[in-house]
Amino acid sequence: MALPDQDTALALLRQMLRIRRFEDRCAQLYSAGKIRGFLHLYNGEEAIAAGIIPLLDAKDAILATYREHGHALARGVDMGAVMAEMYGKQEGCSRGRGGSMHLFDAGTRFYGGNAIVAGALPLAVGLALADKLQNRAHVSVCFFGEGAAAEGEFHESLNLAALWQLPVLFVCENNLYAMGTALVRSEAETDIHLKARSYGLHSAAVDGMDLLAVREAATVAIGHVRAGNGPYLLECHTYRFRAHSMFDSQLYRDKAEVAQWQARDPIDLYERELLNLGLIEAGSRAALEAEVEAEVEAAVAFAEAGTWEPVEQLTRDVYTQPAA
Ligand SMILES: Cc1ncc(C[n+]2csc(CCOP(=O)(O)OP(=O)(O)O)c2C)c(N)n1
Repeated sequence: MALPDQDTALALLRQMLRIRRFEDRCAQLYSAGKIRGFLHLYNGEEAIAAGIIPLLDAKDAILATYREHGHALARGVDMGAVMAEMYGKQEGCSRGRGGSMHLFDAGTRFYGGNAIVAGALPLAVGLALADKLQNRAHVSVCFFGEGAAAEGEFHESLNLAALWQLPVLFVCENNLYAMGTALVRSEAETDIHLKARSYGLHSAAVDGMDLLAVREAATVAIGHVRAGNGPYLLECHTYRFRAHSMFDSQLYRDKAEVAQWQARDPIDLYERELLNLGLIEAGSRAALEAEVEAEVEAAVAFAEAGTWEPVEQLTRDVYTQPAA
């Protein structure tokens, strides 16, 4: 595949840095009690959202799991609205009612944020069915962890998508652990993309730490789906550098393993690649980091200044109004 031009190359680096800094800041805010509830961070996996989402059209749909901040930001959901959602403020992209796990933005066709493991897969199939029935050449892209392969929804969704030849791209972010359960302890076939083939899907696996490799594999996958060739599953091999969520002492994996993966940090790898290609200079990353820092702090200030939902509004959107 052709390398991205210099502007695109820099934009992709910037996108990964935005996701990383935003989430590191969320971890601090969580410890300070500003963010409550659950918080699942994407550190280490940034090359997947940043590698795939910019390749999509505005009319394509995106669905993700509870580890979805990076997908929302890469899709262009406003960072202030995402941070306000973390805070539970009305200015949040889900009016503060969803929190970290339920980011939603119909304007960018970002349909969640889903707390249920594999819960987004049938939704992606439904959106794709609607597109197919209405002759729209859109693609629905669904991001999920490898833990989803243990759920019935995964198998039912892949089967129907293949049976009805629906325009869905399934992206499995295989980070090897479903909370504390290692993939090798729960699945006899650990190559998720091979499982997809048994349902009649085209599929491939890629190094999810390598942004350019992800971008190349996603270009093929999206092209396949958009051309009307049916669904596709792309498995991205990756690793989460942080714990599953903020409540996890990580007793199930040793520090040496984490360090080994951290040595292949997707941001560092990509920066090195761009330096070798002469697409950026030594100071480029630091300049981008300064811009990103300012954007994140503006998002925090926006969230801090936001409004709490008044108590009398708490059942709004939960119950319909009684008929007059
Ligand atoms: C249907 C369902 N079962 C169990 C849970 C509890 N749970 C939350 S996260 C998780 C692990 C999922 O791992 P994976 O799909 O690999 O995603 P990752 O967290 O690694 O990104 C589990 C079992 C849930 N949220 N939904």
